[in-house]
Amino acid sequence: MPHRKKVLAIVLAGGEGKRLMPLTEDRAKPAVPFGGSYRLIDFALSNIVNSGYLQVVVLTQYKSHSLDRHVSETWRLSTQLGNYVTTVPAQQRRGKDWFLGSANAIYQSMNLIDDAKPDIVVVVGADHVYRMDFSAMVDFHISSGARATVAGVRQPMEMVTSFGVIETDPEDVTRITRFVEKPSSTAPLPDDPDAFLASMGNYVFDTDALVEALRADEAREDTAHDMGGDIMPWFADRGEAAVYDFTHNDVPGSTERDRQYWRDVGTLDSYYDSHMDLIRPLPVFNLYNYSWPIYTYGVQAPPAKLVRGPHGEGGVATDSMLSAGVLITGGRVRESVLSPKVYVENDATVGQSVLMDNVRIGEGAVVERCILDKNVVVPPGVRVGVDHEEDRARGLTVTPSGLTVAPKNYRFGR
Ligand code: ADQ
Repeated sequence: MPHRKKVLAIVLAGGEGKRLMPLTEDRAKPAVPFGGSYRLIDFALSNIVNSGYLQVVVLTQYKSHSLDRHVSETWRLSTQLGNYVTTVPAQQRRGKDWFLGSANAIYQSMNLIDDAKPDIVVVVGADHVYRMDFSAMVDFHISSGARATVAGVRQPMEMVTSFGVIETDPEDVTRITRFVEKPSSTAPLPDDPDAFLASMGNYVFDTDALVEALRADEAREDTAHDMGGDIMPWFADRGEAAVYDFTHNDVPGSTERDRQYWRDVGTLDSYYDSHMDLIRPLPVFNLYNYSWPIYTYGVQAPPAKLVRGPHGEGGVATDSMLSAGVLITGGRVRESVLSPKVYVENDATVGQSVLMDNVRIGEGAVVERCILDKNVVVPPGVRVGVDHEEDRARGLTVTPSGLTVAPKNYRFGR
């Protein structure tokens, strides 16, 4: 029998996303476009709403303008029925400091918890691509008797410095004995010497427990006010924390392959790789599962159109995703993701690339393994992603795996 507790969902959406530069030059990481027509935050919000939680607070801070606009234009629930998705900027509500860490962001917004009076608070990050049923995690939390529950996912040992690490009681693997944020090493899992259990940055709390922990944290000197660094260790040390293993995750319509998909898109390379996951003929992450839809802003644009060039050639796209308003006239596109209103002109080729809104690829241009942010114009005949030295000389970013990234509005010299 599913629980009938009152749940408030809080989305932590203040991350800077430094490692995604230049895509985060003037937008917060959760507002970074993803998968043609989405923004990263759409995954967290869709998971929350599909889980049945319709009172949602989104905490923002860094360059939040486009994030605010996206959330308010897309995620309007009926306040008349008591439902809402509301963005709350950092607001110096408690003293002069802006938000310090993720825990302080929640602490500063404590009035929202007081107002909503939930039994349970679900706190999730906004930086990941995945489907997850948070109501199953809440059910688990209630039956475990823990005051705080964190979602855990297995990760390869070489990633240990990037995550919160969860150590559990061998007698009861749902009970957390130790939680360490981004340590230099940890013991491997008993059944896998190359893996550890990482925090997914998603938490469930009894409301009174969260309030108590946040107050205790504020009273301390030696704290970074961080959910992973300070709050979860506090619960773990008191023996009050449980872990919800992501292997239990199941959502309607998902396949064995994609119900375990969870991707941190924190770097340009991982951001790009998860796009390539989307366009595989048998996708590892399936956006076409309408039983657990990923919602986003509905762009007003005509359907994508592919037309042949003047000599009857081109106008093709294979293994690609094309958004509304895309126009491929005589160009060739393969293994790419095109956002709304991208144009690819005659004799141009685009391969293994991610092109955001309104990108223009001129006649005869070549674009290979690139991420081109909004409004980038590649003039006729220009080659991008072909010669990395040339790309660097243009001031473009070239990533460790050899992707070329052009920032929003970038203009090429001829
Ligand atoms: P990180 O992602 O490194 O690790 P953090 O930078 O705090 O931690 O970001 C967590 C979430 O909070 C993100 O969605 C971010 O946008 C948001 N955020 C950060 N500071 C914020 C602030 N002041 N106000 C509002 N939102 C803020 C975290 C956990 C690890 C866990 C990984 C999983 O700390 O334990 O393993 O996520 O990726």
